Amino acid sequence: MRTYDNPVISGFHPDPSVCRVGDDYYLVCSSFEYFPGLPVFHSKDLVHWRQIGNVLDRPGQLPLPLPGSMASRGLYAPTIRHHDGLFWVINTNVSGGGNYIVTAENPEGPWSDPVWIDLPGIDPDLAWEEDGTCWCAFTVPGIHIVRIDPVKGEVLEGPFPTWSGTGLKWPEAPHLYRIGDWWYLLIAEGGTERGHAVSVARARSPRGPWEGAPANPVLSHSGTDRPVQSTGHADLVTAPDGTWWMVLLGTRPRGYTPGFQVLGRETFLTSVEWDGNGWPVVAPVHERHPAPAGAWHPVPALPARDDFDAPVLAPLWISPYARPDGSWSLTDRTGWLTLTATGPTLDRPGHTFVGRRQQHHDCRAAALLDPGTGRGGLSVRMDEAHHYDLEAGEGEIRVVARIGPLRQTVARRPVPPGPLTLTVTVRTTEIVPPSPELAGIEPLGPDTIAFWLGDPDAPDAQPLAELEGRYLSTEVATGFTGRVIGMYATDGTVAFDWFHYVPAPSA
Ligand code: 6LW
Repeated sequence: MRTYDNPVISGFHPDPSVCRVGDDYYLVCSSFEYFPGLPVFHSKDLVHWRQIGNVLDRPGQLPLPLPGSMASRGLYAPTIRHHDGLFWVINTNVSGGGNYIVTAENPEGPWSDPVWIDLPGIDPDLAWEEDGTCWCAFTVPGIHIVRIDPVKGEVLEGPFPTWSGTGLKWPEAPHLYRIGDWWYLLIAEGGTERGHAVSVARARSPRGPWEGAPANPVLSHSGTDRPVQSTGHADLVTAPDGTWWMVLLGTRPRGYTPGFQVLGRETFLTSVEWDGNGWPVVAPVHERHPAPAGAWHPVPALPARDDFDAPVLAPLWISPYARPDGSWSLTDRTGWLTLTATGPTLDRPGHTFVGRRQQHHDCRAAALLDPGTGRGGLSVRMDEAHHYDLEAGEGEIRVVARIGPLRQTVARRPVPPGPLTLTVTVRTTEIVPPSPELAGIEPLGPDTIAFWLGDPDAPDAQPLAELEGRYLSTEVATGFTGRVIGMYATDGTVAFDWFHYVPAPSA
């Protein structure tokens, strides 16, 4: 039996929403404080996904005002749908403007400028009747539905209070589906952490009345010892063969109790059947899952190395809040990415950082940096108060740890002027159950982050420093994102010849 590996999109890619047009699937995820916003993925088999762009890749589309914006704010959960020959995305920018709609003929973009909607709450969804009537479900909290004009962004009727789950906290992430003679309302409840769940109700009309499924929640891994946790915030899609599938978020916590998620909430895929009474039966989410029938369409692996020879930055490169003109260039030094500081520290919003999501528990990131007379380096970032930096400048290399209120340079070494190879390795920690003789020093995981000058595989190579990874986890930093590993400048201009990221064989 053919199987696929979950997550189907690893690293912080939460709140997935999907639609199918013919044989093509398109999926978007939330992206919070990062620019460009709302990554768009394409697949032909629901298993192999390639990022084809970002919905909001023009500064005017994505107001994240500073001061004011902060980590894990910005863009919350989106919904993508195809209707009337157009792709529609409805979403919430909680840092500027609220709910809005953008459209595109081609999901690779360009997408339109936002049409802002006078609608409270988050997690907006779009669904149409055959006659073109458009319904928008959202959560205030408490699921509500309005009838809207999606072109003008006008609320025409409502809101109607609807069904808000089985009583678990935070009913959210509503999606409406017209299936046969019923309207189904799929929601998340229980909160996006370990209590997360998916529940469903149905009605003959979006105006209700709604009845919940007898088996609700139809999916929850809460309280189980399954490796995938926090499963919820789901969206349904049919395959061309009529089978039903669900994309959803989940986490893979590691380390000693309570377990730490460092990759954030990722995108998973599971299968859905329908019982005799017309209710969905959702399969538990496994790391290895029976695959959809039909042809497989693998996508080329992302190139491990970016030599910055292309005229534009690849869509996977993201920057906190903004990437202002003048802060980065691919032409000032041909074949190099030059970064110019827009702020003196990574500890406050408003700095120059270009990074990518960490997508593997065990991985290695390296870059060739010419600090020139500037200051910059590689950083593993959760947010402004939780990051580890391998920094070059003022004739030395140093490792700096920022954890909450604490900031410390944990290693430094003089270096000659000129380019330097910086490497960060992330290795899962073997958990040793606490024991009296090891009291206080036993590795509790989930991983160890090591910082190197040069190639770690060189004979007798020694890391400059090794730091505990759990301080760069959601459980410590809080929030909705995961680790991002990137290049930065905090003084003057520095240049990167290449950036190399590979999954490493797990310990
Ligand atoms: C998302 C909402 C949620 O919009 O968090 O916890 C928000 N649940 O559904 C960000 O992921």
